[in-house]
Amino acid sequence: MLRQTLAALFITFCALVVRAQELSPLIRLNQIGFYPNAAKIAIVVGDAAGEFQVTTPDLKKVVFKGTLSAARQNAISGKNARTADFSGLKTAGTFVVVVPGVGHSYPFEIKNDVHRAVAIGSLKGFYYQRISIDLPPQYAGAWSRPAGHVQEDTHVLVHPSAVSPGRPEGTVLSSPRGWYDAGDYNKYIVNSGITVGTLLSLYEDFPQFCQQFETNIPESGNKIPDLLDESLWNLRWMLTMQDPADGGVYHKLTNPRFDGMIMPDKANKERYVVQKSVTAALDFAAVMAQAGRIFKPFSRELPGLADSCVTAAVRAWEWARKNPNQLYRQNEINEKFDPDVLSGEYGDRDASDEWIWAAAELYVTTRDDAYYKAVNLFPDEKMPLPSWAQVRLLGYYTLVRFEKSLSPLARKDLPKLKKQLIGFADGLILDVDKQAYQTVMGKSAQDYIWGSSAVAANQGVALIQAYRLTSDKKYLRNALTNFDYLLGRNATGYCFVTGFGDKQVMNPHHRPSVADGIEAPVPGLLSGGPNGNAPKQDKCAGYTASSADEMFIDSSCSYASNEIAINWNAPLVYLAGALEALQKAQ
Ligand code: G3I
Ligand code: 9MR
Repeated sequence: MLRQTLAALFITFCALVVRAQELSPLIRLNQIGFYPNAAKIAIVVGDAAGEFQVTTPDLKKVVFKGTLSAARQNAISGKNARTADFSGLKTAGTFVVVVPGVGHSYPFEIKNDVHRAVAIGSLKGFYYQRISIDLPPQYAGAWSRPAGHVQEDTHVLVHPSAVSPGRPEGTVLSSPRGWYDAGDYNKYIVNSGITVGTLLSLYEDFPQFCQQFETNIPESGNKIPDLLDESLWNLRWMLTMQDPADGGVYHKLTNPRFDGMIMPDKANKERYVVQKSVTAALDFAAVMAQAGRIFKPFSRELPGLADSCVTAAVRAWEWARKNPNQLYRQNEINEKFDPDVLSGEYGDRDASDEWIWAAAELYVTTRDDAYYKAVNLFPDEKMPLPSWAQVRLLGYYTLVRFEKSLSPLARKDLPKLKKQLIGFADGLILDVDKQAYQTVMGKSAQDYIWGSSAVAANQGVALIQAYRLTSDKKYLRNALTNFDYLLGRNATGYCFVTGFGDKQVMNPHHRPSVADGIEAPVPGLLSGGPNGNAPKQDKCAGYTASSADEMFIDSSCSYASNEIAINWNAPLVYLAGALEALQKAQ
């Protein structure tokens, strides 16, 4: 009897040891790593309790021991999770978290500059989206490909919705360059606006970091930081979208219908510029005004560019003043004109935030109080998280960024504005310690919309802004929780940046990644992430999740949960860059 019991115990013990040596999908953490002095957390889903260890990847050497926290229930899925906090481990190296009876985590690194590769990779992601230029192996590696839309974008038709006296229907325009918006091959001014604005803000907030932020692009080595060179690729396209006759800006340049899953150089359908819109004009005005002040010091390398940007911004603003009601309504356009346009709408119904952003940027660049007075910059006390349809805070970030050089008119509003931005950040970090995943992202199921990864990234950017205003490290710590979320500490277990992490997104809805015949997707691109409504929106088969935070499939048909987009990548670049720049403070 005793022998049998001992044998049974021995078998159980062995089983436990073996299980402990297996990779467990239940342990979720940032799959890239941690700064030596920063917080380090893994989440253990399920009912395991008690001790955990951090060991070398061969599991032989224990370098840290701790106890799992009490269970916390995930408010969205109802699942229990515990926290393994190993912030006390500050030694550089590669390690895994081991939870007896559960298994071990993916390996991660502890070191300085641990997120530099993600920062570089996510900015490089924009290079892969470039239009009108070959991507040779020297810069694009395995994802080298011929230029797309070389002919198409130099022979663009004016859609009947966009005709003007000087540009009647059928007029042919040249509007090359820019980045593909997302998994599709169209170019949309509204989405370009927030994207470039966010990238340029990283430069304005962390200029020194951006000097050494090199991505191995054709322009690397010139006197302009790569972040600015990359942004210029899209800015130059944006400039061509302005009608020189009246300053209006076409809403988008697009094929009437989305292409199939083909490579860019094989996508040869006719393209159109479609109706001018007030949202396009104002986003354009904002970003051109910002570019105007940023490129001013580069007048030797880029003669005339800064002034052209400011002139373009002012003209777009003036067009918007004359056409404040010209919103982009695709259904109405399709009722009136042919061919019907069925690509992305970016159809915002409220331009009040675009007015705020444009006014703030034009005011800061030109120092002309008239812009500050032209719109109600503070219509209410709301602090809405930035997205393509909501750019109010981009204007506010700019006002506080330039606080010291503002005119008295604006300076009087600044104390209140700063308080509100800090209040917004305080709301974001409230109760994060009660969350199952200990992240700012996901306190509410509302966070899991189409492009939820950008919700996480933009929350992170807002917290970086609060840190810059207060120097209070709690904002920085919380910004990092969302970066950890994007890199694996989330309810899906995926690292959402292609080419990074161990549980990788392999099948994004991204035409080049699907069509290039290479198994690995184009790297450095941020997957949209879980979206509670995705099954209804893309009707892709394969969703099995029952909660919004898990509603994600790594399938290329899932454009509502697994597309990539430039306006999602930009706050990722910002967050990764800012965290790297501020790593010593963490
Ligand atoms: O914001 C509301 C939210 O308040 C509400 O609770 C929720 C409930 O459904 O909906 C939210 O709105 C959603 C919105 O995305 C959130 O940003 C809409 O339902 C959803 O339809 C909308 O999706 C947009 C999608 O195009 C479809 O139009 C995405 O924002 C937008 O990023 C995406 O952009 C596409 C372009 O059109 C084409 N190129 C690819 C790009 C990325 O997928
Ligand atoms: O590829 C398109 C993607 O970029 C958009 O975000 C998405 C929603 O507008 O639409 C995708 O295109 C799909 C189209 O809407 C319906 N037919 C299938 C297309 C994907 O192959």
